[in-house]
This record gives sequence, C-alpha cells and structure tokens, in this order.
Amino acid sequence: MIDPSLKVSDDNNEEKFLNNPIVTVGPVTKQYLKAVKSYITDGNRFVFSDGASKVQVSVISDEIIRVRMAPQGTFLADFSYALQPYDHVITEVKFIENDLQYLISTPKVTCAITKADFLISFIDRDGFLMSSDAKPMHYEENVQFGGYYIYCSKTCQTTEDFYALGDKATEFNLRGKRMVLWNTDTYAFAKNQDPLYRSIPFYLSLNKGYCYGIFHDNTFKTHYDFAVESMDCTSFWSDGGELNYYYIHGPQMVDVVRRYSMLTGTHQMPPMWALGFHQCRWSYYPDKKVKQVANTFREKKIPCDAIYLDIDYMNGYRCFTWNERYFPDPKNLLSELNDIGFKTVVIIDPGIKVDENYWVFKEGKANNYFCRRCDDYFMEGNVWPGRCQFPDFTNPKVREWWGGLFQGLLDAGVDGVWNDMNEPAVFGSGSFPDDVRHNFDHHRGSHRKAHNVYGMQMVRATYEGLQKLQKNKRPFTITRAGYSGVQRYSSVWTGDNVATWEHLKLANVMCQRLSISGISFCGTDIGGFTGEPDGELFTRWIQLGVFTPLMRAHSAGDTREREPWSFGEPFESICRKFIELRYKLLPYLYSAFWQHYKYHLPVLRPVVMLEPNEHINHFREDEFSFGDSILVCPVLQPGVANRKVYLPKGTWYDYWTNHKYKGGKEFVISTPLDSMPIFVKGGASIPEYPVMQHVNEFELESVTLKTWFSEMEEKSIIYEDHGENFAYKLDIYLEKTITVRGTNGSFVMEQTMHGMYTPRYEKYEHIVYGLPFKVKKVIVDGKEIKKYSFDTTNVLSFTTTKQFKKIEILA
Ligand code: MIG
Repeated sequence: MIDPSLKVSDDNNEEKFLNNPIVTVGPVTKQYLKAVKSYITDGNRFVFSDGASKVQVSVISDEIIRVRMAPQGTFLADFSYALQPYDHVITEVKFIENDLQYLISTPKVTCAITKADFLISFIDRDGFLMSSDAKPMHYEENVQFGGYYIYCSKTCQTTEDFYALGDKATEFNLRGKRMVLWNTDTYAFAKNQDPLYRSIPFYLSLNKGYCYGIFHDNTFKTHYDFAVESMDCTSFWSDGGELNYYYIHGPQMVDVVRRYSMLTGTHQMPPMWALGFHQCRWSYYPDKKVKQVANTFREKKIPCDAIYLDIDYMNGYRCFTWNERYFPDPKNLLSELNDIGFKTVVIIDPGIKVDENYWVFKEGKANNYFCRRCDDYFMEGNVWPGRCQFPDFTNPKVREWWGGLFQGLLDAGVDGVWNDMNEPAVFGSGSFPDDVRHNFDHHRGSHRKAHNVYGMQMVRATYEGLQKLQKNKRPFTITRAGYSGVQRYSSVWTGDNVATWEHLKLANVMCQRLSISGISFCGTDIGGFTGEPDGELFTRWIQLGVFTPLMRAHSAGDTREREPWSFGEPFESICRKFIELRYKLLPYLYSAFWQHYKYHLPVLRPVVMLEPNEHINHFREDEFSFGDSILVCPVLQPGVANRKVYLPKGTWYDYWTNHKYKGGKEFVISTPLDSMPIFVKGGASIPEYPVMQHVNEFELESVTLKTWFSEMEEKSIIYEDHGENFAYKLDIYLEKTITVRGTNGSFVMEQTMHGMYTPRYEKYEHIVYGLPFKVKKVIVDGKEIKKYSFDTTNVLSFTTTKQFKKIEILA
C-alpha cells in the first residue's frame, strides 16, 4: 500500500508542463477520482493516489487543511499571490487507517478520505460533520489551452447557508446563487449582475452554528454554485490551474474569517487621515475648482481630509503627467491644499499611451515591460488615452519600475494613489483576450491565469513603490480590482454604482461582504457614482458612509455637483452632523483597524457573525457591528419615520438618547432624517476626539472616554500610535484595555496598557452612561475626587489623567 513514488517534490521546476495527458490518446473527458489505491505520508503531508491522479492533503495549522489534486499525478508549481508568510501552529497530527477510511486529525478537526470512492470530509472534534464531498473531485481536459477544468462538489444541508466571496451585488446570504469570479469593469452594475470587479475565492458555510470556510487559491475563472443545480450540493470549479483549496475550520464564523486573514494577510495600519472623509468627483479641474471645493469645506465647517484628482489632471490621460493648462503649478496647488489640511489623491490607470514622445511608454518599450499576445504582438487596446499598451504587473521587474515612477507625483506633493481600470478594462472588448502572456512571477501563464490577479499586482506595485519612496510614511492606495490578498496593499471601493435606494442597500451588503472576505478597508461611492440622488438619498448614504471603513463621496462627470452642501438645507446640516460624528469616532475606528491588523478581526461584522446560532440571523443583512461595540442599522428607504432594528442578545444603549434595550429581538426605532439607529454595547468604552476639520488640525488636550454601564465584565481596546509612520511595526504604539464591571451600587473601570508610545494629550474627559444608582463617591486610583457632575438623566462626568489604573464609582 505505501508507495514511495507518490512523494511530492518541492522542486517544481521541471514538472509544471508535465500535467498534460501524455499517456492517453484523445482528450480526457470528465474523470472522477476512483478508489484510493495507495498513499504516502510525509510529515504533515499525505498523498493519496487512485493509480492515475494524486491528491495531497496537508495540515497547515490545527484549523487549516489544504487539499490539492493533480489529474495526471503531477502537481503544478506551488506558487501563490494570495498567501503571506505566516507561522501557523500545528500541535499534533494523527494519521489512522481503518477498513473504510484514512483519517488525518489535528486537535480541532479531522479530515477523512474514504477508500472506496475518494470522498473527502471534515469533522469537528465534537463529531459534527462540517463538510463532505458530494462526489469525488473531478476534471476534464481543456483541449484548446491545455490543463484541466477542475471541479469539487460538497454536500449541502437544508440548514446550511453561504457567505463572503468578495463584492457580489446580491443578498448577503449566497445560498441559491451561482457566481463567477472574473474581474470585470461593470459601469452602473445592476443588482445580481455578476461577475464584478474583484475575485475573492473564499466562501463561508454556516450550518447549525458551525462554520467553516473554503479558500480556493486558483486565479483562473472560477465558478460557484450554492445549492442551485441541486439543492443538496454546493460546487466550485475553475477553468484551469490546480484544484487547490484550504479548508478553514471554525467552528465560530469570526474565527474562520480570522484564519483566512492569517493566510492571506490584513491591511496595514492606514494613515489616520485616510479614515477621515474623502471628497472625490470625476473630475475636479482646473486647479481653481479644486481649491474652491476645498475652501468651501473649510468655510462651511464640514470636516474633510482628502480631495481626489480624477483622469483630467493628466496630460492627454498619460499616467504620471500633468495637464499644464488645468494644473500649471501642481506643487503649489498641492501645498496650498496641504496648508488647509487636505491630502491629495490622484488616479493612475494601467493603460500607457502608445506615444514615442512619452517617457513612460519609451521606458516600458525599451525594457520590454508591456504585455504581449501569444504570437508576440503587443497587447494593444483603447482606453482613456487612446491606443495603449499595458505593463505586465505580474513581472517583478515591471512592478519595481512602476513603483519608481511615482517619484514625480510625490515630489509634487501627492499623498495617495487611486488605481482604476485594473480588471484590466479595455474599451470595446472589455478586457484582454485570453492569449495575452504574463510573467506570473516567472511561473508564466496566459491571461486566463493572470487576469484575476492583474489589478492586485498593479496596486501592489503602486503600494510597494510608494512605501519605498516615502520611506517611513504609510502609503494610501485605493484599487478597484483585486484578488485574495489585495488587502495587504490597498483599500477598495465597490466601483460604478448608481444613485438609487436599491444601491444604497447593496452598498451596505457589499461592504459587510468585503469585510468578511478579508477586505475591511472598503467603501462605496457615497451618493452613487452615476445618476442623481436627491438630498434624502445622499444624506442617508452619508450616514451609512460614517460606518464604512473608507468614507468617500464620488460622482460621475455627467452628474450635477455633488458635495455635502449641494442639496441645501436641511441636508447640508445633517451631512455635517454625520461627518462630524465620523471624526469624533476616529480613535474608535482606528482601534478597530488595529484589531484587524493585529488580531485579524474584520472591522464590519454582520449580525450572523455575532449570533451564528440563531437561524433567522442567517438572513439578516441590514444591521452590522462597526468594530467591537457599535451596532448600526442604516435607513435604506425614502420617507420612513421609523424602521425595525434587530439587537443581538445583551444590553444596548441608543447612542443618541441613551435609552437602554435588552437585545435578542427587534425594536421599532424612529428614524427622522437627522438620525439613524446607532447602538452601543453595554460595558463599552469608546474614545472620542473633539470635532476637527481634518486629522491633526490641532493638538489634542484630552480625549473623551464614553463608557456605558454593564453588570457583566466587558473589555474595550483602545489603540494609539504616531498615526503616519511604521513605528507600530517596532512596537511603538499603545494598546490599552479598559475593563468594566458593575453592580447595583458600584461601577469599576480599570485600565491596563502596553506598548511604548506616549500620546501627547494628558487627560480623559469621562462620561459614564446608564448608571443604575445615584453616585455618592468617585475614587480614582484610591483617591476620592470631588469634582464630578451628573445631569438630570444621571449621566456622570469627570476628568482623570490618561494613566488612571482604576476608577470606582460608588452609590
Ligand atoms: O471609464 O476615471 O470606476 O470611479 O471616476 C471610467 C473615471 C473610468 C471608472 C471609475 C470611476 C472613475 C472613472 N473611471
């Protein structure tokens, strides 16, 4: 039975072209794995064979098991753009063979392979069957391009539902849907239109409170069927490459997402200003117009940190140039903007104009950096500049060159880069033809293999270039296209949406979906890219935008002006109030980002993730938690005086009124236009900044620390650092934990800290809500303080130093 010839070599150099069927005559029609004939064990890797095909099962960590299939017995080169290096913990792996099965077990999960039919299943340590193959993995030869179409089908239970998969414009729960991953420029996309801009081959299954994920690390066009073709079967298949998936165990939903982030990485800490409000439009020009918009923000006292330059800032849409008529002195303009607290973000597209007098084209041509077709012609297509060629961002040399091209923009004072059209988009044909060749980091491939990673490698080149040029300053990038792992290099927006209420609802669902797909730093074009929102829709979108990690208003060039004041009163004042709320919450959002970066938690967490055991929550998609402690429910319909909001179990307080709720059911909450349902978890401590017109407008003297009473012990994490540099990677940061607990006569708050950063402010202004008793004494670090006050609703206020260790509030 043990067959040493099955050993998988790590040296894949000679084998990647051997995967074609050379032994059989005629194409291989659909083949299913047959009975397991032999196996070999090699540390934490196990290879099984049915005589022709091989399947490798490897234990990556206690909770992650990888499965690969080689149709003709030769595995493809083991290379991934998605994975990041990470030490995964493997405690102990047990291998057992019985009459029917092979069992590979970690302390958390068992992978079982049936001998008779090669079916693979995963079982929780308490015996719950998480997932099992509905049929053996199968494959079919692709005669035209070589390689195989590869297929995997898993049984689907009646109580099982599906989530994640990136940016799909459909219901949050994916059961009953068929989806395709193929990055596509989808101007004014419709609900249920598919595919869209990003390819994130990671889905979650949730059944009876047990959750697992499947990350299929395959860049070819990939298809999903969640119980459509057959109600009891979920399938995924790809048009090429290797069947190569990671089973990610939970059983908690949030842990599956965390483990996916360990595999594929998280966002870096964004510069603090990137969490402020961003104003974008296609396009602000000339320079006077840009200044006028920026000045209006300051005159009207509406906070804003970033303004964008869309394609018209360039000379004939040539990347890395300026239109000298509209922008005769970019350096001066950007420094004037900077003086009033604006960062400037500029767009850069992949298409490079074919123009022998244009240095970028000349350099790219001279160095052979542009993509070519199978017969060696250049890949040419029309985009904004006219006839263009396109850098092959899958070539490491090209990425390095590209990264260096940003020097000029940085010298002019540019603060961030927006990568658009990187699906890649080509006018007319949509994208590149399949036969375009790519370097694929020396693993070579056609566009079929590189298409879905092209945009990610472009923004990677951008990010890495900026990082190198800016030295110790955090880059800010935003991209439209992406593949799993793109979060390591960029934030994303959801592309060309429409100014309708339906799209506002989609915006909410898509950001939650991106967040649980590893892409927390996401946002939508507030107001809708194309079409005309009225004041009400725009205002409701701003409200949702406060709670999307990236808050950017954007609009197409053929729409009416679209700034927060464009709709007059009362909309302007309400927008101001909500943008101000965003700025108050900045230290809280920053702390949520830290928890994403450090502990791999998504910033937005849907209700089903908070309470996966309640089956009805499988279908909720309006409410979500923003970080640990704030639950919001955007208003998604016009003219409504109230709406239903589900609050998960536990104690919640209305952020506006401090009314206390016992969760676990739905409530009707009134929703006048100047409000939206926002709730804070009992026991939360939320840091707030004073309203600033932009980040670092003035030196802070104190931070407001709002704390809500709880009888249960609750912890909140507050994170602080320099805000713009990479010192946090050298542990120069401060992570504070506030722990609270209460009784009917006392409330105790304790603070612990670690890290090496010292914030410059000295004081906390405390506000404590929901105390169930009349306060008689406030003791800070053992000393009673006399200066405290409470209002008619028993909200307590007092001041302490930022270093307090223990506060006792007593009846
Ligand atoms: O073909 O740069 O999604 O945000 O304003 C359209 C112009 C190109 C598409 C982007 C949009 C941007 C627009 N771009």
